[in-house]
Amino acid sequence: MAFTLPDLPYAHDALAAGGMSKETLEYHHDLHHKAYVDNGNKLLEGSGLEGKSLEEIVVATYGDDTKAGLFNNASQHWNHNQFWEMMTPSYKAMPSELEKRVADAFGSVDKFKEAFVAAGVGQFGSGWCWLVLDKGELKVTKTPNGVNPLCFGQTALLGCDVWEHSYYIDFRNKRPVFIQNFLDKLANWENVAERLAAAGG
Ligand code: MN3
Repeated sequence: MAFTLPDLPYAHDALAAGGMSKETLEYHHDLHHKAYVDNGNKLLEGSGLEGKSLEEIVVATYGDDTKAGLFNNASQHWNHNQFWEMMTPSYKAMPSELEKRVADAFGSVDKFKEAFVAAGVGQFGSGWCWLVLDKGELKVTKTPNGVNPLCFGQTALLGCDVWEHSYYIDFRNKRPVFIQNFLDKLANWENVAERLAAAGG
């Protein structure tokens, strides 16, 4: 099954009030994400994995040096599919049940946010920082390049793209400010709660 670029779940200018500009989404979705889809499709051809789901392809190619290009593009396609859904133009505070769960796991919501920002800032070069469910436990993690929680059997609850293309137009070199803003103004906490519930967490 070929990869296809999904439409954004909101207009390109819908996140501008939350700090992510129309220009960023035009570059990030229409060009960067599209390139992962197009390159992934070229590499999928003849790989023997054509009939597999995107998730199966990511897991099957992780750590396989002979399929590194397919892994990079397929995993980045999956990551961006999640990332668009993990943001919302109508930001709301965490649902109370999720808030309690996060506070139980990290000490407080602020401590969780500190750990999430630190993970993203501590990812040297390109990559992602995540809130994951790992064997029933909430954890903050970071991954390089296109690597994602699927590779470790974890459920991605929230992920922030810390590649420079994700923030340079709006925040220039200020990655910590971008990630804090993502948590405070863009994160779709209802989506996080849905993911947690769907994972039985
Ligand atoms: Mn990106």
